Amino acid sequence: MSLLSASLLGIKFANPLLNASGVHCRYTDELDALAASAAGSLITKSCTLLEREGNPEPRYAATALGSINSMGLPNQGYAYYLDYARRHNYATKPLFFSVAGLSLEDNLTMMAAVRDAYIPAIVELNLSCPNVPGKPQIAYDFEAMDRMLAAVSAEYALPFGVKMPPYFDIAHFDAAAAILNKYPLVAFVTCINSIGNALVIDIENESVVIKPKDGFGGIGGDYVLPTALANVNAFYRRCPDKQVIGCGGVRSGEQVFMHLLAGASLVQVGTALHEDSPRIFARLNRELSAIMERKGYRSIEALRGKLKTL
Ligand code: RRO
Repeated sequence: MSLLSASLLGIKFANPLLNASGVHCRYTDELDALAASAAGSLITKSCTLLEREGNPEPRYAATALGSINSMGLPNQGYAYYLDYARRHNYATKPLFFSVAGLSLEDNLTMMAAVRDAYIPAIVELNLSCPNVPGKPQIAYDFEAMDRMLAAVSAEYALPFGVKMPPYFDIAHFDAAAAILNKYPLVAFVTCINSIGNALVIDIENESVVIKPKDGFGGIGGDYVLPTALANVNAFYRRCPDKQVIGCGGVRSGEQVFMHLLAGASLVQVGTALHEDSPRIFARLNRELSAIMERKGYRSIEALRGKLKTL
């Protein structure tokens, strides 16, 4: 076993890194670049039944501390990503397939199609898109989340994962984890999506920086690292039969190491990938290896979830 090798759902990964869904993964040429990069796996853009243009531009802005976006689920429609998933070479690296239907029925249709394709793509069901006007996040409505997971578990009948929004209260960690734990097919939990409905202000222009929703959007990057780590660790502790994928605030090997200590099995990169290129994965792997070697760790397994408390 090599230093960086990782495992999820019994599948082996050369290293724990992949893109966060939404970044560098709308089109096949972007996915191909991730497939050719040093990332251990890759994930497609969250898809809907039909192609969507998304919200008006500008809809993403970088700041000194991260990013804000209100993309509005621009994607090519699930058939486009399913076609890509059929052609992907799974011998090179695993592929995740992100699903974000606009209704429960749409999610059932898309996940049934993935199941019936008999391909080893791993579904990450997005319960936390913050940016579709008029559509609240499923995972902030616990009854809707419970209904969704019951229906998807019954229809899909294979292990899958869920992309969660950040929670900010212990009672909400408890309630969300209790629902997830009712569903054994929910095999992994990805924490976190962007912190939704934030507002970045440009003081020179006395203006918002993105156009949709009067400037409100999801933030990522340095802003969200401690919230992401808390959510990774909260679900790692509460869901002992599931695995956790960390996402949020990763721009060097140090933050990858933190997510692993908090309990993540794999780690996604969003804002930092958007601001750089798929070449970032080689650097992150190098930096993570250097930290592990300095600390005497010979595998990721040896440090995962080993966060100490005082
Ligand atoms: O497309 C988006 O606006 C978007 C989605 Br679906 C999501 O899950 N998270 C996010 O920050 N943006």
